[in-house]
Amino acid sequence: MTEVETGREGGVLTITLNRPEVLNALTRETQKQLVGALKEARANDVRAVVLTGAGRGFCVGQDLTEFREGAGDISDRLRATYHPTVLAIRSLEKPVIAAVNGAAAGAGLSLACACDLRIAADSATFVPAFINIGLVPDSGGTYFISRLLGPARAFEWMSSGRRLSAAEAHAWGLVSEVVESDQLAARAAELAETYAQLPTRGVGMTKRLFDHAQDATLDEQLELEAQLQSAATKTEDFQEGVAAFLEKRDPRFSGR
Ligand code: LHQ
Repeated sequence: MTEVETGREGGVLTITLNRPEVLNALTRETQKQLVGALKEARANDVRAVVLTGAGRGFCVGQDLTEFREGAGDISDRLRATYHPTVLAIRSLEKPVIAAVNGAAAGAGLSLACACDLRIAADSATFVPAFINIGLVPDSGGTYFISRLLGPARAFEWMSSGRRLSAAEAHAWGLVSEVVESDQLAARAAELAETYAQLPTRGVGMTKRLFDHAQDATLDEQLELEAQLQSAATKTEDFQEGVAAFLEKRDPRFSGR
């Protein structure tokens, strides 16, 4: 049994955090395995990724039992373990869907928010647990959540520690969809499969562009759009898309 399991179904890689007895709290080992799984996701024939948790939790952040004897140098720990995970998700040029099956707390919440899309089980909860133990949000929590919710709501929520239900998270736009718990895995697989049929390089470059747009000037953004559009026109999927349009048939994208 590993702490992070991966499974392939066609072009979809599902990564499952697998410490259900502690709601998939993250140890050093879990982080190491998660980074390994995200490396596996770089393979060209992986065209969409689902991140989820085993059991009744998604991920409740740092395993606090590792801090029984004190926290040590946390900044080094964050740089060595959490940052590579978040950066690996953002630099993957394919969609990463968080299928939030239960509690997403602390760095587990940040992890969900680092993904490109979030769908949730109706039983899922979103807990900015950091403040409840006197910490500040980390692992990109302030970065992603302020962008998803706007700075005012993000500060109010993250500084309150309040547990948000799936329905509230949906109303706030934090998750795009809420489904019954026993339907979540199937819905995540279906959504990922839909993405896996799209022009993957185009989707990946769209992800890069929207990330870049967060802090770019209009001039910078126009320039990157021009560069990536040039790259997009050199893909096989662009040729296929145009051919299918002209031949009045459905396209069959290869992801190349
Ligand atoms: C846990 C945990 C957990 C260990 C539940 N650890 N066992 C910080 C510092 C440094 C570097 C890196 O970054 C970070 C970032 C962080 O992530 S800080 C935030 C850490 N996370 C938390 O503080 C969350 C703590 N957990 C909770 O508040 C609750 O468990 C929530 C509200 C998430 C869920 O509540 P319940 O559904 O009532 O479940 P539970 O509390 O009964 O938990 C089930 C089990 O999981 C239980 O174990 P037990 O042996 O009693 O059955 C918990 O002790 C264990 N567990 N979170 N983070």
